[in-house]
Amino acid sequence: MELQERVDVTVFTDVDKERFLKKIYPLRKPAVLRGVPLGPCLEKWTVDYLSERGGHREVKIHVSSLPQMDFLHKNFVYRTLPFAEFVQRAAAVEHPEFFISKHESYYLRSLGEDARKEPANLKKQFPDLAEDFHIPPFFQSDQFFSSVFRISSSGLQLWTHYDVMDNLLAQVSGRKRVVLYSPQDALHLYLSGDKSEVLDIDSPNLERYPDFVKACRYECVLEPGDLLYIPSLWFHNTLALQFGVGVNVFWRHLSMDSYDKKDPYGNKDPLAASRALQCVERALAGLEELPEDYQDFYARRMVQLIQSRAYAAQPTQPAQ
Ligand SMILES: O=C(O)CCC(=O)C(=O)O
Repeated sequence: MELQERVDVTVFTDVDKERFLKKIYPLRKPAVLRGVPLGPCLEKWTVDYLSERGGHREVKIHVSSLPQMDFLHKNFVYRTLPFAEFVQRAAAVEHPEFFISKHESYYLRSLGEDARKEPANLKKQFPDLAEDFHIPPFFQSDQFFSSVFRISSSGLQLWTHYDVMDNLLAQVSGRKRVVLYSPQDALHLYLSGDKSEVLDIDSPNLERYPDFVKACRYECVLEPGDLLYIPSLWFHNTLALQFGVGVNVFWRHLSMDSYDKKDPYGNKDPLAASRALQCVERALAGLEELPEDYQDFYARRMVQLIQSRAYAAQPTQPAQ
């Protein structure tokens, strides 16, 4: 059986703004940045401190019966808890009070004030905690899009997906495994919108997803204090090896007007891309008036046109 190619994500130490911008950012490949100052959160953010300082504001959380969250069969529900209670529950293994079962798993992806309109911003939603977390000054302030709390029960696994913003994922406490796939492996990931249908990336169903082995697996384990640079469009799948607290910062790589203004999550395709996808949908609907063999033939011509006009010349080589 064909084996999936595996690459360790490169770890960089002594990274400052200049080194990041000159040597790491332009490669557009994931990179672990170790030892970048993140502020007092590294010492301070214990469960008790977070509960005390984060307060009782209500947070919307994912609650899942199994730690592997499954968006295809929707084995999770959205519930609301006061932040302090959520943190206590997420850090525990067994729950005297629960929504689904006493071993349920929890995950917070914090939201903006009006979740449908506004991106998350730690400074606005958690001002007392935000002062402990120093956003690495690697990009211009007008490129800033959002800062998002990512708090997970031990074992929680988030499905493989991509975002359209550049991302620095800071691991503040707990260890987290992250597996990434290049945007150039999109055809091997069996996409449903921005997510991969291959949920079990460690023992995939190859009868159903035979091309998954062709995707190169980039992997790293984040330790507390590590930052992971995830360039936009890179697919990522996270597995909390312990209860963990993280913050991710999204910022714009393209000009402001390239993005959908109604996108509080940072995962709506750039405007030009979503227009192009709509055109393809319309083109395919147009082909439907022809017999099947003609549809097949003209679909193949479209593929050839797309490949010759829009594919990058060289596939991405693993980061070194
Ligand atoms: O580790 C997590 O909680 C997921 C992080 C993530 O998906 C992101 O930073 O975009």
